[in-house]
Amino acid sequence: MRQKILKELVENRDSFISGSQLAESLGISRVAIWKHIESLKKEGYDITGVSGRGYQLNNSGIIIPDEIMASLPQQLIGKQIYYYPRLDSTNEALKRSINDHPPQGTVYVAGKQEAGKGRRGRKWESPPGGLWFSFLLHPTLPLPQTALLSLVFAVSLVKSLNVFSGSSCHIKWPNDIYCQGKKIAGILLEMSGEIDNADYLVVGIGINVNVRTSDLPVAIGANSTSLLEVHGRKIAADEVLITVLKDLNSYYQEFLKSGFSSIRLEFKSRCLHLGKVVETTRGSDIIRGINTDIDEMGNLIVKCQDNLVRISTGDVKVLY
Ligand code: BT5
Repeated sequence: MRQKILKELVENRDSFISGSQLAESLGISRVAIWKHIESLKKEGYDITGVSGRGYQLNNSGIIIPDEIMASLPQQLIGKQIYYYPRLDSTNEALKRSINDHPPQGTVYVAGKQEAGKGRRGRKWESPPGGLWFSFLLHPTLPLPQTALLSLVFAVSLVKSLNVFSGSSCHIKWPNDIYCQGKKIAGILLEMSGEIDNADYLVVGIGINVNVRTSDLPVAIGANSTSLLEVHGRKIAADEVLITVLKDLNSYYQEFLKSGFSSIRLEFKSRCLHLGKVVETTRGSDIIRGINTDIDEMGNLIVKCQDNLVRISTGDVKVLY
């Protein structure tokens, strides 16, 4: 019944719909409608109730799965989409569902995350206004190829975000997206399975769409931006999601068909620090030098004096 009420609210999202109208069209009492509305609010839906006028769903940022799926016919990523107004983490929620065998390409989207995860145990701030989602894949690729997907999806994401940011986004190896010197989006890949046959791969993507960086903790907000702040106005989150899912799907298919070569060239052309002096670590060593290349295996190549150092995991700081 809650889903039916939600559907009515979505269809009437530009206006109020009265409790008696809802009661009549759904064949239940006004009190029952009120109770369902209260539990929708507890789930996290932002619903305004005004006596004499009825109920209105605050639509800012809400994702309607049927509308998104209708824009992505026959596409693997986005085949099935679920929206939750509030979750701990879309990666965690999708992983918890694995035993129910969701189809490959299933997407979980959250209005906000209460325990959003970054890489290496870091936290990802996920207030309302952002696009926080994860999708499920079952790639049958050797592990080094599966690992390259983190770079493939970074290329895809930067291309999508440039549609909305006036081409001002770049990649910071391996898969952070920066815009005008500040972080706007991040990617987290989690897999389980055997070396040559991932049981599953969950890809989590966080994009600051209509996030105000003043709503983030100060130290993070100072180094972050959002499409809202780059553009100076709100951007429709559903349009961003459709664009992003289309690109993710086509880069994934291109990678499966033709490998990393052409995507690598695009990575290099969209990379923030190629030719610049960077600092990174290998074990306990600090590596500082010019980033001369990103190789066929996705490694960051740093020239330190006369040595070329290959970095396969970690973070990179751009010095100058
Ligand atoms: C990432 O980690 O950038 C991966 C972020 C992936 C988030 C998505 S949201 C949907 C899905 N569900 C999840 O639970 N996670 C994924 P990393 O490179 O480790 O960056 C984390 C660092 O970015 C933090 O330590 C902060 O410094 C910074 N940070 C945290 N929240 C941020 C935000 N909203 N915007 C910009 N920077 C942020």
